[in-house]
Amino acid sequence: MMEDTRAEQMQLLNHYQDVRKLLNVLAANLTTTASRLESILSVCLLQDAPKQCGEFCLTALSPMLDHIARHEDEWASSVLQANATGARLARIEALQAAMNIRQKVLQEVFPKDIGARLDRLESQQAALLRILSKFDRKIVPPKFELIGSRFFYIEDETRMNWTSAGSYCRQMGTQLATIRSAEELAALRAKLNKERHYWLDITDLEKEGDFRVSASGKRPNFLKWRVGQPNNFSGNQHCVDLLDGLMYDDKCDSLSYFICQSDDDSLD
Ligand SMILES: [Ca+2]
Repeated sequence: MMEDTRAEQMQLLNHYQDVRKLLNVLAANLTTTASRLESILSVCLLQDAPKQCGEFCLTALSPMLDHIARHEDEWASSVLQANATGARLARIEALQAAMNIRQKVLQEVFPKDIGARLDRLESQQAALLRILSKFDRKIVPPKFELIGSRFFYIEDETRMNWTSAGSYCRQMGTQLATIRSAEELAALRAKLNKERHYWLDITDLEKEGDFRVSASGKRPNFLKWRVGQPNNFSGNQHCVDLLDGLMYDDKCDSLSYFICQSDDDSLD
C-alpha cells in the first residue's frame, strides 16, 4: 500500500517537472516574440504592417528612385571620367617611376663631386681666357712703340674730346693709357710734346673726386698731379690729361691729343 502511494507520488513529480520545462520553453518563446514586436514597433508604428508599410516605403523611396533615374547618366559619365583620370594617374606614375630610375642611373654614372669639378673647370677656363687675351694684346698693333717696358701709341696729329679719344683707342683693340710708375712717366715724357695736353684713361665722372681707370673701374696705380690739381675748375673737370709730365683734371669735351696703350687694364 505504502509502495503504491510512493510510486504515484514519483509519477506526479515527473509530470510536474515536465510541465515546468514546457512552461519555461513557452516563457522563453514569449520573451523572444515580445522583443521582436518591440523592435518592429519602434521602427514603424503601423496597425497593418504589410499593407501600410508597402505604401509607406513606396512613398519614401519614390523621390529617391526619381533622383537615381535623373542622375544615372551623370553618374555614368562621372564613372567614365574617374576611369580616365585613373588611367592618366597611372601614366603619370609610370613616368615618375621611369624618371626615378633615370635619376638613379645618372647618380650612379656621374661622380658625386661633378658640380665642384665643373666649377673648377669654369674658373680654369676663365683664367685661360684672361691669359689668352693678354697674349693677344701682346701682339702689338701697328704704330705702337715700346716706351719703357710697355707699348704705347701717341696721337700727335688730331685732337679729340676725351670720349672720342677713348673710342679711337678701342677701335685699334686698345685703350687710353694709364701710367704705372714714375719711370714709365719719365720715359713717356721724353716722347711727348711739352706744350700739349694728352688724354689718359682716368676720370671721376662717376663720383666727383674719386678718380678711376675707365677700363677697369679701379683706382689708378700711379698719379702725378700738378700742384693745385685736381681742382675741378668751374665744376666740370672730370677727365685727366698729361702736360709736361704732370696730371690735370680737365673738361672732358676739351680737344686734346692722347696716348693709347696695348695692355688691357681691365685684366689686371
Ligand atoms: Ca683742373
